Amino acid sequence: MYQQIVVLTGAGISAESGLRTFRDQDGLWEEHHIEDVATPEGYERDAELVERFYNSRWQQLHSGTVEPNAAHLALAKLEAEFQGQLLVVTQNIDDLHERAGSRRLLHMHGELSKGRCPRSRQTFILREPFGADNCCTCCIPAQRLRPHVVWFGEMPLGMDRIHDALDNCDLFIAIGTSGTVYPAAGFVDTANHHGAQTVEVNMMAPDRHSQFQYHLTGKAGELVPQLVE
Ligand code: BJW
Repeated sequence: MYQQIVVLTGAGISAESGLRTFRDQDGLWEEHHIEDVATPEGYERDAELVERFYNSRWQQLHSGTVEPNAAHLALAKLEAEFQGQLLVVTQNIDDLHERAGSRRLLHMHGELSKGRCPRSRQTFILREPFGADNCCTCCIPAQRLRPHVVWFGEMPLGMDRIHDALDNCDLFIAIGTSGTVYPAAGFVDTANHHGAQTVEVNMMAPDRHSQFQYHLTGKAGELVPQLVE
């Protein structure tokens, strides 16, 4: 019955895989100042501090202890079996959707496993954590790679493709995101505006300002497999 589905995921979908969210209790922002580690100005002030922040997350993701959970796997299965078009737009920089098997996937806030040349914007897969040794091969002199992530004040990636998909979707599902960061927080309005059904899956019950038509309150790893069945 649905032809086009857009799924927006946030840190909450990876929480059951052992990755910390940002704004929950014990979230990353309890230990780190946003302006120090998630802004271009913070990176300019102290690149090593920002690299340490991303390196500790890189190490965890590559430690062999982090796996996609039932929610990631259910979305990949849905993509494989769904007759229409499904696009997963993730705000997460981990690669758990890819590991689960999702293929039509867009990382709007970048990817932890990549570094980017600040001059040419070309990206490179990082086989080791960040440091002075990670330089580009596209420029002379070679440039030190910066994390391929989108910080506050920077333009998220793939916005044309995302808006195209939102304008044409008949179902929009947001999973494990607090809806505090724009432009992702505004996607539900766009989907509603175009007549899509809108569903939220979150551990927390919605507040009274929620723009979603339907809410499923509980863990993504339990609810998403049920939802896609
Ligand atoms: C579970 C669960 C379980 C837990 N199961 N659920 C004033 C007004 C409006 C906007 C602005 C403003 N001033 C500035 C802005 C713009 C700014 C912004 O939005 N600021 C707000 C804070 C106000 N945005 C930007 O600057 C963005 N760029 C931009 O807007 O460019 C201009 C533009 C405009 C229009 C079109 C196009 C462009 C860039 C934002 C960059 C965000 N970067 C970060 C860090 C980098 C990546 C990284 O280090 O990983 O991205 S911040 C951080 O927040 C990260 C995340 O992707 C992002 C969203 O967080 P998320 O995923 O929602 O996580 P949490 O922790 O907030 O929530 C987790 C949720 O899961 C909770 O709800 C839990 O309940 C739930 N949960 N366990 C189900 N098991």
